Amino acid sequence: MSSLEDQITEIEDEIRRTNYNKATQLHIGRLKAKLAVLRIERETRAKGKGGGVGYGVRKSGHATVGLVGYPSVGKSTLLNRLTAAESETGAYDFTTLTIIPGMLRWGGASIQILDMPGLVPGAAKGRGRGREVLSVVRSVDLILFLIDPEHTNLRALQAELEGAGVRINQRPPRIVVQRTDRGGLTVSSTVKLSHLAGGIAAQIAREFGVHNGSIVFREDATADQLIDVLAGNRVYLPAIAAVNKAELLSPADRARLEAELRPSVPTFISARSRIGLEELVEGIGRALRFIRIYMKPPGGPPDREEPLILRQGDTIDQLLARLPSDLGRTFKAAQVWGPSARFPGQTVGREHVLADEDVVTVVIARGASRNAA
Ligand SMILES: Nc1nc2c(ncn2[C@@H]2O[C@H](COP(=O)(O)OP(=O)(O)O)[C@@H](O)[C@H]2O)c(=O)[nH]1
Ligand SMILES: [Mg+2]
Repeated sequence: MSSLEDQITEIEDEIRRTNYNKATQLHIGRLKAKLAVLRIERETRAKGKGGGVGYGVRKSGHATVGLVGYPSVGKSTLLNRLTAAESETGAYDFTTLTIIPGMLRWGGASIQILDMPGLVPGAAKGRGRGREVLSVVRSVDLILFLIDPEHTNLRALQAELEGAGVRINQRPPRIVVQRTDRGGLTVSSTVKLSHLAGGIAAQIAREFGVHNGSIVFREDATADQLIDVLAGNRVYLPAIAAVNKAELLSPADRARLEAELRPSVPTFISARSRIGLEELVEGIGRALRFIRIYMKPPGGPPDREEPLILRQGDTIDQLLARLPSDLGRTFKAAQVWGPSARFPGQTVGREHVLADEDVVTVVIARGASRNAA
């Protein structure tokens, strides 16, 4: 019986060697499912051995950005430039053995930036403290890929993250899996399936021990997407990229790099020479999709000096979570002026989705002892 790691490598090799076409769809789908199950087993064993201990990072600020790149691309230098943190830098690999946090201000928001050890090929298998780094990456709100002009393999970096269950700039698949104890497995779809027709979906589900229940497809999903849903434990994160050490690049070098990194559109920066940093920070703020909410006391003017910072898609509920807790408890309704309001002063409930530059008044239940903020 070969070791778990050997089995994983064997299947990875076989997937690489096999061309994908109609005739091999089923075979590849099952291999990928087997691989995902083995990787879950590997994670479980690593956790049992206490892997990841010491890499807990306390999140603070409105959002957390993880600096991800190979060793020596300039992550620590960049953290020192963007924040008041002091991360050790050096012209050799593995200088950062711990996670160093720094705080960056953006408009009214504070953004935590994490400098972490460089990812090396094989990180998902545990090389170079890879597993610990990857577990921290899973907890961030945005990934900033930092790329060295000499080693631009963004795809290999992304593959390491993929192997650890991180999905970059993707949304969760529109597939609903329900497990039951008996009754067999039904597969249905609202669209035509081009990758998983003819029983392939059921065979993949079987690899995960799902023999009863239902799978409903609301999009023409791939085997990878179905496997993601069956495996669970995937995180879907936005990412942006920056090329560091750009002061060394000729215009021709830049053009070549831009073509190589497409479809990513990187910001060219020099951490050491402080070039392009403002543009990078703007890009980070945009990617985090912050929105500014101005609170207005009943009858008074809105406070435009200190907006509350939320993220796009956040509701009144998330706003209340930022306010003193008695406001949340005695909440009756909110009034909204601004982009998300159908008319000025619209009365809304907890589910109302806010927009950038909304003005909000919280109305509390009558008889409650506190005036609304
Ligand atoms: N030419 C150049 N070198 C840089 C730049 N930023 C960092 N470096 C150098 O690259 C080396 C590695 O930097 P470091 O921040 O320790 O990289 P890390 O391993 O990714 O944290 C150091 O010698 C830095 O001075 C830059 O913008 N241009
Ligand atoms: Mg470093």
